Amino acid sequence: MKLTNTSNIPALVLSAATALILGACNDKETTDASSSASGSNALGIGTAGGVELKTELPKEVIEGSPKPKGIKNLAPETKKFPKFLVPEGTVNLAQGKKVSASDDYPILGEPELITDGEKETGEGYFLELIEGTQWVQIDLEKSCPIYAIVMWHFHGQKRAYHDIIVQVSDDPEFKESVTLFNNDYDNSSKLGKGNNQPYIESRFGQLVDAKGTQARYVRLYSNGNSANEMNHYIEVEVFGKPE
Ligand SMILES: [Ca+2]
Ligand SMILES: [Ca+2]
Repeated sequence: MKLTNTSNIPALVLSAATALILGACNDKETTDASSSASGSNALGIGTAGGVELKTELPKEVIEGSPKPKGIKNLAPETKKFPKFLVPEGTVNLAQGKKVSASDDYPILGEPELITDGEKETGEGYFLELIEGTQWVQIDLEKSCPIYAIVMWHFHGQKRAYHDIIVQVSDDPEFKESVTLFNNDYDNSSKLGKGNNQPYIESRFGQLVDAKGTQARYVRLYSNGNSANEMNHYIEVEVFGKPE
């Protein structure tokens, strides 16, 4: 691409071209398996002929807080845990597994809170990471087929987290990865634009279809929320078949 005589090119086109060049320089390879075509968070049935995915849900504790305002394309509120089929023998591979985070000094909590099986909200139950785009990463110890990921950020208030991106990989550095969910519609976290919808946190968590993708590591990004700039994680379950 030649960028010599640029004086007549509108600024918008130029910035798009710059973004393309920057994108090309990024050595990270990402395959997008998120439900981008539909532009929604609607789930399919999962694995045909499978069994219904079951998980324990925390109790309802939403404070009398208003719905977040001014969030474009917000998904309808979740009223129940979705019906989603997984192959028989599927278990939560994340239970008790080691967790690392982009922030070595969490403001509150320990990364291990994410895989301890506790899903209550409130002090002592969540990990809080500083503002900006942050991530947590679970090491499943073995590469296994993953069928669903269920995540709870913080369900003590009606809030929506920004730039939620869920990726899986066999590489702990995520130089190559498969993106399963991405609601960063304006690419402010610079991992690529996503077409999933922002959603309001609830005790039902958010189920992500992992489509049987084989991976050892699961990484979840976020970039603050509608109530404050911090990042929170209560629990992440990774449903797959042990190899
Ligand atoms: Ca927990
Ligand atoms: Ca964004």
